[in-house]
Amino acid sequence: MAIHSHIGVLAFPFGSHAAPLLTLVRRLAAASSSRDIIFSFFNTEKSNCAIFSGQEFDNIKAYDVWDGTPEGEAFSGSHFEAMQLFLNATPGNFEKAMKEAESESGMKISCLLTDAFLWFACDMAEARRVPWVAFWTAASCSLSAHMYTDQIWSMLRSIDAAEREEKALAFVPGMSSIRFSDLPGEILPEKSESPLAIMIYKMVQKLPKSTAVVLNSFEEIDPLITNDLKSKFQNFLNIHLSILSGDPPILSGDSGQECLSWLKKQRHASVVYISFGTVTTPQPEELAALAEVLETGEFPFLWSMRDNAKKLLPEGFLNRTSKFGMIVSWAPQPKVLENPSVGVFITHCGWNSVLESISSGVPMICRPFFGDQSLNSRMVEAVWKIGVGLEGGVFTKNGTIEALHYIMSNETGKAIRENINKLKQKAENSVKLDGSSTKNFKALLELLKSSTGV
Ligand code: U2F
Repeated sequence: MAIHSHIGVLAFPFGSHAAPLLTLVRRLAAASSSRDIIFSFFNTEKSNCAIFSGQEFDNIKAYDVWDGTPEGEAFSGSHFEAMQLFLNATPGNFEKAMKEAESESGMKISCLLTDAFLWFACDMAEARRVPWVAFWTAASCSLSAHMYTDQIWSMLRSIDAAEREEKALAFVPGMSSIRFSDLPGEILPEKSESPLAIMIYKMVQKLPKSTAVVLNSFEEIDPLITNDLKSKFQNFLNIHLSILSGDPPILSGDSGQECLSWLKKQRHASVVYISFGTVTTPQPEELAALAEVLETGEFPFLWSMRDNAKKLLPEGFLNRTSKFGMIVSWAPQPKVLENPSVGVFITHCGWNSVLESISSGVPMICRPFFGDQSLNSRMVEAVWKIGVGLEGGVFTKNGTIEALHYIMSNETGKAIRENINKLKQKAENSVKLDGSSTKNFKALLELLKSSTGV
């Protein structure tokens, strides 16, 4: 069959935004076995190298776009500065690469599938008269909170600062246990001038015009939020990628086999797995408190920690704990969490980590840092009841011991383990043949196939 759809995929190259988008695209490319769709994947060189890791996939071609660093300069700034430079370079950097892909393939782009942050894709799609499918990389709860930004602002005007701590978002369906203080900072007026907040607010205005909003989750996790968002978008498609694809996320890393072999030797549900995702490193005082608890309690632990953070650990920690602990610069996280020896996940509550923990039935200890993480953490603790937070919100010796004992104990941790296993079952059901994720995936594939770009 001749190729008749050319999908332009536009990635946001920071944090773990691009990796799940590529997982979705790989899955779609594999499912269109008649090879009637091609995907051009537009992303910065650095992010493409990390997520493709030198691999090639049928019907997917990666194109590098300019990251915004002035020519001849080597970038040495922060994560947020890199983001700002990149945003300044959009959409021109994408347009340029898209023209190249069209001329190489001889086919006009027939549909844009983009990170939802890239709101300008709505205008690009309108100008090209093609559908725009937006991929939201976080949870439905944070998407919902952003969609209610205007109402949240008007509510905030009517309450004083002290009330914010505990006041609930009762007017947002499914969020009655969420407090104003749990919301992503970008929603609040104080941060509304930040580049990230401006980008997300523009996205909120454009998303209802998209042909579909897709996210890596499953409908049954939050039926009220799901139904509400279905009423706001033309199509709202929850697709649980981590189970559906079966492929581990392809982010570069090392020590994979070594830590899986180490895990196999540990007792059932005894290991504390620790990771703070792709962006964050806690402050040295917090790392020291966590390290002390692991060391004095002799908790078996596997800690994913970037090499440059190791120097922040207490002196001699690595040697003193080498009999019962392991530190790696990158762990094959989904496989780690699936291992029966893992009893708890200490996490920053990035959405991919929360979803992977649910998919493996591993309870969480939450230490959120920024963005959607506090909201995810509150959902974990107060709504789904599948984990706990830390007293005072940061790692201290006593608070960390308390949280670990709470989860690891047969008695107190029992309800949490039962809850997460029920949620895990719902996630698995969603990817069965007649499950909601499977249906949504098929609907997305049909939508892409019906776009023609001759
Ligand atoms: C941003 O989150 P992060 O990238 O910091 O964190 P996650 O969403 O939890 O994603 C981390 C991914 O990296 C993988 C892990 C997740 O798929 O399995 N990983 C791994 O394989 N090995 C390791 O040693 C460590 C991690 C942002 F900060 C969050 O607030 C957002 O929720 C998130 C999604 O938009 O993006």
